Amino acid sequence: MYEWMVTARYYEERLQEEYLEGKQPAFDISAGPIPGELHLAAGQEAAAAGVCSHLRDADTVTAPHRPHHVAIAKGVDLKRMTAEIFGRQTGLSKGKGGHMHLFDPDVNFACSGIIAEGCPPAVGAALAAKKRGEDSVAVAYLGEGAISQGGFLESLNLASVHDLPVVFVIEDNDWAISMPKDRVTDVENGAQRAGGFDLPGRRVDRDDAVAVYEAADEAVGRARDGNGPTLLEVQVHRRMGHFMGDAQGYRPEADEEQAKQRDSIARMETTLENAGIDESTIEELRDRSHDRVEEAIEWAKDQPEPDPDDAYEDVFVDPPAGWTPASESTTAEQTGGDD
Ligand SMILES: Cc1ncc(C[n+]2csc(CCOP(=O)(O)OP(=O)(O)O)c2C)c(N)n1
Ligand SMILES: [Mg+2]
Repeated sequence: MYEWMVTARYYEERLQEEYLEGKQPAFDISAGPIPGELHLAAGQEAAAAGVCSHLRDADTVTAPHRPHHVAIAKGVDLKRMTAEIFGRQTGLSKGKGGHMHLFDPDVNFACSGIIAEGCPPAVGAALAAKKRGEDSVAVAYLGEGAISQGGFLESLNLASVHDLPVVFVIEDNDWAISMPKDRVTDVENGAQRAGGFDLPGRRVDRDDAVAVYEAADEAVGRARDGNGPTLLEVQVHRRMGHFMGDAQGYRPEADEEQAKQRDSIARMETTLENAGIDESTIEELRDRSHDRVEEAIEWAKDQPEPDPDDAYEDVFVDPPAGWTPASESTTAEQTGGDD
């Protein structure tokens, strides 16, 4: 878990540097090697590592617009993910998706810039697993700012009524862009949403990877054993702005300072030291993570840019063999076929 967390943190520190290249002095969002928005998840690593430790490649994970820590913990190919973020041809989606639309079918990972969008597909994956008699599970990550979205609430209902193997994980970082959570909902915490749908809801109120691991052990185990869904909420901390370039004028300085002090990585290091892991082993894990990140970034920057003509490819699904547009086809009755 520590290795994933350190990889995610260092990865984002490096992306931050790469992202800023060429964007100054007036912040030009389209300039530099990483054009477009970039939402960093530094301070949220425990929520990814603690849950994804329990998952296999066959399990599905959906994440929102702040996805890197979760993608890393789910085992998404770091080189192709980085190439995607840099908009290169060999990226996971040929450079067309960017950092908010990473998709890796090898480990069943997807994310989206649309808030709570990942909940219905996770429920679909869980329904598919149940119908096929497989013991795989699905996990949908969302921010606390998404807990009133219809897609999330309808997903809770369907998951509960069909007893589906899905775990919803709310990452509560206190903010939805500039909106503090207590201005948009009256519930004390997001896990309370579970009550209205008759499924277990649990909150881990500190961003401690071990505490998350224990809560997720129960939730994922419950799903895998065919005992239905769980809603988990984890308190995390947004160490940075909502996205790169966010001046955070709305945020009290003390809040930002507190977020930096409550560092799940420092906490994990103390946990490891208390468990008798020596400093050199911790350093080794850290070095290995850094090397992996540098290698991925170097590889990605060497990859070719997509051909502009490729923009028209993969936009529509190729129709199945034998399919003809409705306007040209005769009816099923005339052909005797079943369409
Ligand atoms: C359906 C939808 N509405 C609005 C937005 C614009 N938007 C992007 S991020 C965001 C806030 C999300 O807050 P939260 O869910 O707490 O996630 P966090 O950014 O804190 O990780 C909003 C409203 C969106 N992407 N999708
Ligand atoms: Mg939030």
